[in-house]
Amino acid sequence: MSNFGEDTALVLIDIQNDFCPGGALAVDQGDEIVEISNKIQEQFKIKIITQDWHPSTHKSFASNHEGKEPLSTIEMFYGLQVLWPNHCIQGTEGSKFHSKLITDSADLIIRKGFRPEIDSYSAFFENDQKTPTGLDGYLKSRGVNTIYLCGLALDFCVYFSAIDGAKLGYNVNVIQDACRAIDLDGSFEKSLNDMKSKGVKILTTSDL
Ligand code: VGL
Ligand code: ZN
Repeated sequence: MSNFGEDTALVLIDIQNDFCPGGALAVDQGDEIVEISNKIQEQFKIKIITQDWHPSTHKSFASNHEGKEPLSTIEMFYGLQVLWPNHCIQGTEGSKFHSKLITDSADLIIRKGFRPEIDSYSAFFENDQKTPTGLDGYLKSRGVNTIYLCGLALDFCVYFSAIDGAKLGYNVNVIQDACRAIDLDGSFEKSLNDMKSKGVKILTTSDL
């Protein structure tokens, strides 16, 4: 039974093996959102899934910078970038969606982070904040004005997608109990506060 119509999309962010326990950039309890994400999908007509999708040469990987450790930072041409362990390398097991995630009913799978020089947290723009992923065009051409976000990680890809979505004029809702955070230097609390201050609604599944 879908409560939501053609003007609303559910966007499931990066529910991939590498962000789940045992993965290369595991988010604590990341796998716990899979079941709930499947359940939420039943309420939406339009479902979109994002997939972090990096070449092995990706500049967001610490391994591609001599002497740099994962979780340190570096100045890129677009600003400060966290350096990550190698993750979601195109075609690897880690880049695949969690095996229990329902993906068959999605209208669109959008891949991001495939340009070696630019990282891409947001589902809308890469980290230079201007290279589009194409999602905005897709949503606008389908007449979508409201989005609900869930997935991994709350304080990175979900957060940046929410902020960009709000900036682009969408009504943005984050379903918090269907997200988990990395929480790097307080990023969990900071991202929640920033989303709220920019008009993003933070909900739980019981509000749907
Ligand atoms: C993500 C760090 C690097 C995410 C992706 O999906 O939140 N975080 N790449
Ligand atoms: Zn990534």
